[in-house]
Amino acid sequence: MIDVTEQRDALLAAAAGAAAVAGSYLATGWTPAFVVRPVDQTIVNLTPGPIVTFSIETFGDAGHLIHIAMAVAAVVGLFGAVAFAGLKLAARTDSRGVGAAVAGGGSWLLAAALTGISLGALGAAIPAAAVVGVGWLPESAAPSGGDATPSDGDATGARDAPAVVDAVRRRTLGVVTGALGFAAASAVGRRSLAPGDGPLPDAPRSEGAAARLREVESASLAVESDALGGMVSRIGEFYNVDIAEFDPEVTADEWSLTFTGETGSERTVDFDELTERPVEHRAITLRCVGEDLNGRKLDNAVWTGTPIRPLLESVDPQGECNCAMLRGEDGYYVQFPVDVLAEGFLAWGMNGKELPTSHGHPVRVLIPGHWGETNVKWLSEIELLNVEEDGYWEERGWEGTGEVKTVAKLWDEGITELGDGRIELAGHAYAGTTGIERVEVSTDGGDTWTDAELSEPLPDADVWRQWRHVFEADGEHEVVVRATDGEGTLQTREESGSVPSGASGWVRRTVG
Ligand SMILES: Nc1nc2c(c(=O)[nH]1)N[C@H]1C(S)=C(S)[C@@H](COP(=O)(O)O)O[C@H]1N2
Ligand SMILES: [Mo]
Repeated sequence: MIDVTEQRDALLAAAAGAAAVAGSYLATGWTPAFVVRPVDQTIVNLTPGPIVTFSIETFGDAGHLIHIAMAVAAVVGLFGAVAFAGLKLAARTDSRGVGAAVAGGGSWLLAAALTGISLGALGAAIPAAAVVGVGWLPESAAPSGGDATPSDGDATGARDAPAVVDAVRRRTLGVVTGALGFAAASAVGRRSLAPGDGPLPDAPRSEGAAARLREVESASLAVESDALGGMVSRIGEFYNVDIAEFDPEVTADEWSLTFTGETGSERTVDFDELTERPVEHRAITLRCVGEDLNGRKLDNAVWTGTPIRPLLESVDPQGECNCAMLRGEDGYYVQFPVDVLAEGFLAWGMNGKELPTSHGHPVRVLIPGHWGETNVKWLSEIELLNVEEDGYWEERGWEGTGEVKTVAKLWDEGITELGDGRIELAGHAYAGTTGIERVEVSTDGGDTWTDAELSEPLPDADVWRQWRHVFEADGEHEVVVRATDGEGTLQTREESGSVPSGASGWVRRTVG
């Protein structure tokens, strides 16, 4: 019977470990009080910079999943070991209560050791105690015992071995299924509790944002493919780049922004104070320095917020480098010049809605014309520095705080056969604050060029434009696209990869 009991205990312990981790997540969300966070952080910190860069280039967003999976597995193992000890002690003392107490108390201690003593630690302790308490069965319940019953309250009397084995198996399966169901429900349920996605704070603002959204959307070019998207990227389709695999959950009530460091006077601004400031609705395009030349990390939205300059001036920045470090609640940080920051925008709305969790709820920075990494989400601190320091990505070999490079994209969805021998080519072009003046298309590998049709220009300072070109296709064509920015500078032809300061060259594809 021993090996059967061992297997049963191992299974129950693993289920208790999973339930403890899920319970912790349910209680805390992806906050520093979640038991996986410190372990995940350790894994991230122990990973050498070149490997981080390599994994981002190779696996993209999947790289995150690899270390989070490692961290979750390790922590499930730790709580599982505690539950296993609980099951063993229950057997030794023949007491369900002792087992549950050891599993619960031990899990609480483990959670407190990982994340500090808090109520959240109970989130791990209670499910662990429950799984051990309900799942454990006395030795006498084993078939060899014969005279005992597999669960309390069952009818007494001798039962034949197969029936008992069956009952034990059912009980175990029930507990394990219950624990895993709890784990899955916690993960899904907690996500849907995350802040964000609500309406903007007050009605006139929502109307202003909605009007602006319509204006920007109506500048879109009519193109054949619905999948390509127009001037405004939909919230669920707007790209995401995050250093952490789960978004910090910060409510508007909890949020504040503090100006620290080399200031004439430190200042903390809360959400109400921020949103009472003058409101603007700006179309701003974001592009990640890490994307490929024809990559998909380029999107545009209409953001609701307020300019940073007056706030910045009110704290009287004094540092010698004239530079600032911005920090987010997820531990992200990026440094760039104060003059660049002064042009920035603090946004709490996106496409007429509250800023979603994944884009920095409740407040993010938007820096016109600079790479995506300067646009700090879940912003909590602006520190004025005396000496320049590297930001998160700069420490990892990137140079992505500067101005964006000009690019014209040609994605798969932008290539449409019109059915009459013609092919429509369409895409987006972006050049930061100078804007896009011209997009040219070649269908003969770059020998001859034709001007593409462009979307209506917008007054916004940092927004992409759409382009469209239809041609008679006879066989295969080598299509090349290139943009010219608002100062008349042609997109550079020189090819480079994204590391360290953004991909360059002209997008070139075989069509037809
Ligand atoms: N706090 C925080 N801000 C952040 C990041 C992050 O990981 N954490 N990623 C940066 C990067 S590299 C980019 S490209 C943009 C992406 O913004 P999005 O996810 O809203 O598209 O956010 C930037 N701001
Ligand atoms: Mo980025």
